[in-house]
Order: sequence, then C-alpha cells, then structure tokens
Amino acid sequence: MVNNHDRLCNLLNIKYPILQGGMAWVATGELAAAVSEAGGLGIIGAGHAPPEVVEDDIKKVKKLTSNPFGVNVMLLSPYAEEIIELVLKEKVPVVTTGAGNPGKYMEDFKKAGTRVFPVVASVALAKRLERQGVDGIIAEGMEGGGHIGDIATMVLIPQVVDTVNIPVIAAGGIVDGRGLVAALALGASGVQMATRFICAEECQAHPNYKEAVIKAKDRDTVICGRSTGHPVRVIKNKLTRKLEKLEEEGASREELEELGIGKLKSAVIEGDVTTGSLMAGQCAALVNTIQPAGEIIKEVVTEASKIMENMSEIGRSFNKENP
Ligand code: TUI
Repeated sequence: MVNNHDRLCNLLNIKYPILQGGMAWVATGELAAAVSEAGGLGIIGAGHAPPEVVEDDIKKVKKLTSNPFGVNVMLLSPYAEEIIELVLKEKVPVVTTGAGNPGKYMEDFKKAGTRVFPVVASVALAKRLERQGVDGIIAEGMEGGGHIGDIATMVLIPQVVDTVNIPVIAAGGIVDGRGLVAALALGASGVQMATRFICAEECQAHPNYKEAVIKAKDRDTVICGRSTGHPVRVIKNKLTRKLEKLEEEGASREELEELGIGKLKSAVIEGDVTTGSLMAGQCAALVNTIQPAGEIIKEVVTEASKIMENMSEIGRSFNKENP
C-alpha cells in the first residue's frame, strides 16, 4: 500500500516530507537550496519582492542543487502576477501560495506542469481549491508566524484531511520530530516548517532576528492587525506595543497598515528587532540553536522515526488489551 507520506514524496520527488515555509525576505535562494539538497523541499519566499530579485534567487537555487524546489507567491503582493509569469518561465517545479486564492492561475499552472500547493487556513477554501485542481493543500494553523487564520493546527488538519482527497501538509507549530509524528497521526502527508529554518545557518536573516527567535519563550508572540483583516503573528517588541495601543484607540486600517510597511524588511535585513516586524510562530519557543538546514532535517527525521518505533509497541499493547 502506498501511504500518505510516500504519495507526497513521489508527487514532489523529495526524500523527506518536510517543506520549508516560503518566508518573505527570510527564505532566499541559499536557504531553499540547502533544504532541497538535504532531501526536503526548499521554498523561496517571494513576499513583496519584485520579479528581478526572485529571478536571482531561482538562479541561485538551480546553481546550488539539482533537486526540486518551490517558490511561495504571496497573493497580496502587487507583483504576484509577474512572479507567477516568472515561475512559469523558469519552470519552477512547485508553487505554494499564501494570503489568498490562486484559483484564477490554475489553468496556466496545469499547462506548465507546475505542482500547486496553496496555503489555507480553513476547510472551505481547501475544498474549493481541490475542485479547482490543486495538487495538495498546506493547512496552516494559527500557531504559525506571519499572516495567519484563526483555527489551531490540531483541529484544522483532521478536518481538512476528512474533506479533501489530495495530500494535506500540516503547518503552524511544527518544529521537531514530535510535531512531524503528530501531523502524520492527524492524517497529514507531511509538514511545512518555517520558524525553525529562520535559525538555519544558510538563512540570510540578520543575526539579531535569529537571536530574537532563540530567546523567545512560550508567551512571547502576539497577533497584530486583527482589525485590518490581515492578522499577523510576530514576536512582541516596541512595534507590537505601539500597534496594540493604536488598535485599542480605534486607529483606521490605513493607519495600521502604514505603520507595518517595510517593517519586516528592516527586521530581517537590518536587524531592527525593536521597531521591526519579527514574524515568527509560537514554536519559536522551541527553537534553541543555529544549525545547518541539513542537520535540522536529519534531526527531525531521526526523532520522528524513533517516536514511531516506540509508538508501534504501544499499538501492539493496545491491540493485546482489545483483541
Ligand atoms: O501568507 C502567509 N504568511 C505570511 S504572508 C506575509 S506578508 C503580509 N503582508 C501583508 C499583510 C499580511 C501579510 C507574512 N506572512 N501564510 C500563508 C497563509 N495564507 N496563512 C493564511 C493564509 C490564508 C488566509 C486566508 C490563505 C487564504 C485565505 O483566504 C483568502 C480567500 O480569498 O478566501
């Protein structure tokens, strides 16, 4: 029998069912190449970057690895359409999308043979996108970093799994082998991890950003911008306190969005951890070290494999008790 995990790995032509989240500014060609080279799926985060920048990253990945990789298209970006043209031209094997519905581009993706894995935060959108012909669904819980929905991973994944017949990848709060096993137990075919890869050696994010992730504890992330319709999970700092105050005072959507412009870039590139936007998931509290991407993948897979071996013993003992 072909299990879920094999089905996903065969579909994407990868060794391990681990996707690296396509974080804007953070997930550059260097990081994506390192993850793909290690047997996962590295993903370039196009974010709000113009096509020239993403093109350079694509070329970098192609130079560093011959393994498959992906590009995440942030559908709120003014360049989204041009980025899609670029990934079609460059024959990027996998596209993930965020913050919207990629339905209108499906015909072009199908024609080009691009695998499409949209990120969704609800059952309804997963169902709609399956009908539109996507290859798999990345279901992201509200534990995740950056732009998020409002359902937790633990309850979102089984509901999406029960609704669609294509592979489901769990995202949001997954950081180690325990999370991978939990996701598989919920019926997912694999996982997408992002926050942990901020602390990969190959990740070009500023050392201050990495340090903020490593220092973060269980209650150190907050959700900002709920009133704008685009809630974003970030590590608490001076910026989030200012945003909270403005939101309490009833600031307009425009005012709040104005304050957010360029803040992710200043945190990731310049290392401004005080007034920059430190997007990260709740699992930042579980990230404790900077290490090569390949080592992260190896650790996650080895830990998951040990847990599953122990669990099969538990399974047998449950069976004996309930013949
Ligand atoms: O996209 C992300 N994470 C991001 S995007 C980002 S940059 C940003 N810029 C401006 C405003 C907000 C963010 C930082 N982090 N993750 C994937 C994701 N997509 N999470 C949740 C969703 C999502 C939410 C609602 C996808 C679709 C959706 O429904 C929209 C619809 O059209 O039904």
